[in-house]
Order: sequence, then structure tokens, then C-alpha cells
Amino acid sequence: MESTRNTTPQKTHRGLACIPRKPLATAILAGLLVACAAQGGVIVTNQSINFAAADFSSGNTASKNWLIYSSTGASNTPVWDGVGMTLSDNGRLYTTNASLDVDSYVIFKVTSSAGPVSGFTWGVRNFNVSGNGDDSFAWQYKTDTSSWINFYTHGVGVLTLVDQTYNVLLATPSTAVYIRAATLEGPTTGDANYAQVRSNDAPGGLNANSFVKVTIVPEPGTLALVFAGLSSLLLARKNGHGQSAPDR
Ligand SMILES: [Ca+2]
Ligand SMILES: [Ca+2]
Repeated sequence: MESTRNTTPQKTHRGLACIPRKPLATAILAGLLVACAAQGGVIVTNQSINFAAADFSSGNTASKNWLIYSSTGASNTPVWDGVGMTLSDNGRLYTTNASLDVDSYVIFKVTSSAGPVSGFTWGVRNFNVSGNGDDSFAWQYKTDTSSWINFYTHGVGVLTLVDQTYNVLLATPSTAVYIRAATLEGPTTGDANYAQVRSNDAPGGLNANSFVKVTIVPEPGTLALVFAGLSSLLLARKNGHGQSAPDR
């Protein structure tokens, strides 16, 4: 299944400038230069993953894979927005706050024109994080009316996770859900937290293990049908019970 994308993207990010804004430790600088040298292509933003009514033809849940941007431009990750976001080799989305000293992140926007989303499952093929100093990493979500809420956090240390799924139930159903991978800057600056999100080791891959599955609130018409069906069942059971009850 293809994710929907805007045909006329309003803006693009070419990632971080590859010139650090302040002196950094040699190791950090080397890491940045490697990341900058390896990146390719352009990250197109303002793209959302939209679920239409046809996607829910078999029920109230539907699933779509999301793509990792290819360094060859052969495919595209439906990215909504980001700060401190670059594209490295093998189609990795890469964020770092090493030289920014602010939160850096990549955001995915999931929308539903078929009804409000009541919950979602976020599947990630592979992500690699490094907590450093007082920096940390988090997968977060929000709606148009809420603030960012963590559904996974990681503190200090390098960590690679494969085939992770996270189930989130929304407090209030929403037609738009934003999901972001965030490297969060703590009070101390100069430490180098980063995160890489990817589907494959090969460039431009679509991986079925990177997916988003949403559950929508049934339409009023659907609810009415369900209610009518339940009422009929209950009535039938009641009548059946009445007929089979022994006389007293
Ligand atoms: Ca810090
Ligand atoms: Ca930092």
C-alpha cells in the first residue's frame, strides 16, 4: 500500500548545515562530518500518511507501510516536518542535537478522512539511538489539541532496536495524529545525542515491518447498524429463552 503524499510539497529540508556552529570535541566533529558526507538527496516535508474510507473496507482498522527516503531518490519517506534532520546513506533519517543544543526530531503526520482515529500501532523496522550526557531519546505522539506524549523513552547509551511495535490509545479521538522521533536536549549543552530511523540496510527500501495501523471510531451509521444487530440478537435470545423455559 502506498502512503499518500502531497504532489506539490511546500518546502524541503536539506538537513543541517554541515558546518558546526560552535567548537566541538574531535570525536563529535568527526561523526558529524561522516554523517554529512554520507547524506544524499533531499528530504521533502509536508507529506502525510492518509487513511481514506476505502482503507477500512474490512473493518475499523487499517494499516499502511511507510517508506524510508532513499539516497538515490528512488523512494520517499512521508515526512511531515523536522528540526536538525538529515538524510544519511542507506536511507536513514538522522537527527542530532550535537551542534544545535536544542531538541531535534523528525515528525510523521497520520490523518484519517474516514473518521477520527481512536488509537494506533506504530511499527518500526530499525532505529538506532545514542543518549549522551543529559540528552535522551523519545518516540512521541500528539494530536492537534494535545502536547507531545512519550510512548517510548531511552536515556544514556547506544541502543539498536529492531521490529518494535507500540500501541497507543488516544484519550480523545482525532483526525490527525503526529508521531515523532525526538532527540531531547537536557539543560547541559554540548553533548551529542543522535537517532537514526530506517527500514532497510539497502537504500530506498519499503519494509513491511515499518508500518502504522490505525483504528477509527465507527461512523454513526455503522454504530446504528451494530446497535440494530445487537438488539436483534438480544431479542432473539430473549425469545428463545422464553420458549425453552419450563412451565412453572
Ligand atoms: Ca544536553
Ligand atoms: Ca546535545
